[in-house]
Amino acid sequence: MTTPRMDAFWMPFTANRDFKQNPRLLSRAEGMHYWTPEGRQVLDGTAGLWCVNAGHARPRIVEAIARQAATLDFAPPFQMAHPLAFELAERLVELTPPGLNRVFYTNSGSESVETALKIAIGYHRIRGEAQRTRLIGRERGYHGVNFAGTAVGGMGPNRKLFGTHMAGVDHLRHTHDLQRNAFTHGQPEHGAELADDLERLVTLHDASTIAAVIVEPMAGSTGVLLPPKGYLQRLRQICDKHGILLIFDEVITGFGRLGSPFAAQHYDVVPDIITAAKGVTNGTIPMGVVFTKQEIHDAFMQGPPGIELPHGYTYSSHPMACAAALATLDTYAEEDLLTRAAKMEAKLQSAIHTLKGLPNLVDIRNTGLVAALEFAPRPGAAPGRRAFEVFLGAWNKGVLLRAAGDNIAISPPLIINDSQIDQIVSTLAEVIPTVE
Ligand code: PXG
Repeated sequence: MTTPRMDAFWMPFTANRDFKQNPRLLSRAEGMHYWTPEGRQVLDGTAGLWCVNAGHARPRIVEAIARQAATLDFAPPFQMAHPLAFELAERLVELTPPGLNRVFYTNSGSESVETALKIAIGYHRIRGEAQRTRLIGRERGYHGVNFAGTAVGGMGPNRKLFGTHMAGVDHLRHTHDLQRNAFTHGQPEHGAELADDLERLVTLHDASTIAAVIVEPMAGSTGVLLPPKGYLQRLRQICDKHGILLIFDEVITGFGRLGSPFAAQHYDVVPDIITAAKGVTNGTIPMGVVFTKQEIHDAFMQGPPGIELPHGYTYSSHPMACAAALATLDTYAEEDLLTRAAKMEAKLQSAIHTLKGLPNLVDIRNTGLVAALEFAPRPGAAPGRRAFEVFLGAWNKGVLLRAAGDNIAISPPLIINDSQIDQIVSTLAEVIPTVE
């Protein structure tokens, strides 16, 4: 296969000039593996991009998509519908915590976030609290790339080009604390009190101006930051005290990553709204989902008949995405994949923590089927160089990982076995000492 011309495609979240000098292409995938156009096999240590939870090219899902494309390729979602959209919603709410039983469809995590934030603001307005428009995110949070998601997001480099549209938001402090929590196995002990930062923001802005708090229960893109024990419970209590909606952004944690269908169940904290995407279709067809408590939905279903929520996308509940999602849920159920990460956690934990002591490694974190290694930044170099070089080294040795700032994130498909975990860890053990 010849390398394609690469000028026209402006690549997302990519060092374009660097990539086009040294492209890394994938042309086929099956199960736990990718293959490059040259035929090199690569172990998928990232479930694509945190989305291919059941592994690649699962026959049930492939067939469902093909069948749906030939049967009903598209149906308008406004004032019209198709049966699979209803069937899927009923199936999805069997997986969510009790009460979160209403489903709004989008096409991505970013759109789920925008939708959730609009629903939160609209909900307060409908109930006569129109002044509750402020949105609270968290430092180091990632909520996609649309305007509101960028605003509540807490990763500086993602925000700095777009500053003037960031009004009306504020941020909790992040919970990452290497001094107290480095090399913890599982959930860190220290930092529940950081949830009290919400009280500080309530004092500053007044609760009557705050619509919602949005956090990732476990922050993924920023380098796998687990919530300290008790933190999410405390955040829930403070939100309740002040009438603030709590949104869990579960785009990464949803669909089994931590060992429960959602992190809400894993941490036993029920938010008012959950945003999801990625794993809902096993990454095959773009789809996002917003789950709301029934009372939030019902608040909109009042007043004179008419369109209750002026919001939605041409491709909300796309038939191919619904078909892919139904087949994905079947696959997850048949193989108990949404709880498999809980069973595999001990193996990943014991394997990954053997890397402690390798050069420049300042932390190892893990939960369910996700782990991260954090490297000290190389003095005088741009942030993230060491992690990026570890990513490149692993890629050259046939393992796909993800570099996120100074971190390497590992989030394999939930079908991974023990020897594949060993392959990831032994590859890292070889590569890390070669990176200065
Ligand atoms: N919220 C969260 C918590 C996410 O992780 C989004 C929203 C946005 O989803 P879409 O589908 O619009 O991309 C995400 C996406 C990484 C990485 O390197 C993570 C994401 C996307 C790209 C890279 O960890 N998560």
